[in-house]
Amino acid sequence: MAKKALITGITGQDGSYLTEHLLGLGYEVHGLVRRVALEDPTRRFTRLGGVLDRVKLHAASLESYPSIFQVFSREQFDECYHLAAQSFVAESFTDGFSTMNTNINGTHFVLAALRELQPACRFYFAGSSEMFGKVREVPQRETTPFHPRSPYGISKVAGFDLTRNYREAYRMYCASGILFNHESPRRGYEFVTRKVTSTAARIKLGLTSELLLGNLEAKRDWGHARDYVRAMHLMLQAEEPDDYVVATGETHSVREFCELAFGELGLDYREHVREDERFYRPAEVELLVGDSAKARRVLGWEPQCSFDELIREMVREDLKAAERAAGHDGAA
Ligand code: NAP
Ligand code: F7E
Repeated sequence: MAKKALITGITGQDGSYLTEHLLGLGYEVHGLVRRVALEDPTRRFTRLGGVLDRVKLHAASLESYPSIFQVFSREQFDECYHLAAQSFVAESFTDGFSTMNTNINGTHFVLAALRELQPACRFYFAGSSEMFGKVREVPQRETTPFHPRSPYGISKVAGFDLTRNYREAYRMYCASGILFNHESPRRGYEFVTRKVTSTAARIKLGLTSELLLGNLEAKRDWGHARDYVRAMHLMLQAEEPDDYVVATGETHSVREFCELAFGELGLDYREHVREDERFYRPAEVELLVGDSAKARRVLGWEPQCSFDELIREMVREDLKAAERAAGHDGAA
């Protein structure tokens, strides 16, 4: 019989790639989505594109335990991937309260409902390299102490601790992925990679001339989301639940990302990028680079997409999108 998985955050970048991956493996995929006042499926479900008619959606709010309880009362799942979160670090400085509320209580509600109704369902928590924050060692691994630098990072440490506590206290199968930054053409436009590739494409077409960024020297370990959702699935197939770092092991600065992305379009980023202090963060995470030796050894996971390929794909897709929006025929 087909395995049944529930994905919270199914409309996001990772939720969409994970849906495609699980459907490809023969899973029956369900998604938890929040109700919005003016639903426009062509916009909100764009990332689910061609697979929307193959998933079953359940309306529930991460702010409401009863709504989550109801979903688990209606259907039994083999696996639950808890991806829904306020995931933008900068926004967490603006409104730390709602970030904490969604990310901490939302995780607690899902865990508590599972414990009550389906304790055998395997649970995945979307932990983050932001938990390492002001890093205590380089590269960061599962044993590196956490020192989060934002309300978002703090909320993910709390979610990680809750997940481990349910595993230890109630013997539930609860695993956390400590995922480093992963990107794709489906990344939200406010994250730095997509902001760079989408604006560079518009500059190429003469639709704008300038890109305002914050700290160009911050360094990140950037991989492709399609590779990272494979790791999430593998984590829930292991005999014992555990926590895993998922990363490429390479780090690059925002400046390098700009150089390559603009270069892909035959442009010099120095002529277009300007630093603007509005995009600096009150406390920055300067350097992230992960050691995913454990995931590679135990799960047999490894990334397939290189940094250069990632940038090339994002630039190519954003150029196509900008051409469509501008009504070009692709000859720019
Ligand atoms: P994303 O694109 O921002 O997607 C977030 C998802 O969460 C969306 O489906 C969104 O639904 C949903 N969501 C947000 N607030 C919600 C709420 N109050 N109630 C219900 N749903 C809510 O994030 P992502 O990049 O796919 O990341 C997935 C998860 O991995 C997140 O937990 C993120 O924090 C974590 N993570 C991401 C990275 C990364 O580099 N991408 C790295 C480490 C960890 P709507 O469509 O309704 O907004
Ligand atoms: O910033 C710098 C910024 O917003 C990356 C989330 O998926 O990954 C993501 O968090 C770096 C930071 O991602 C701009 O200061 C410079 O140093 O793309 P980002 P993030 O904060 O690393 C982690 C692993 C997650 O878990 C999160 O959910 O780029 N930066 N100038 C800028 N960043 C943005 N957004 N915009 C700028 O203009």
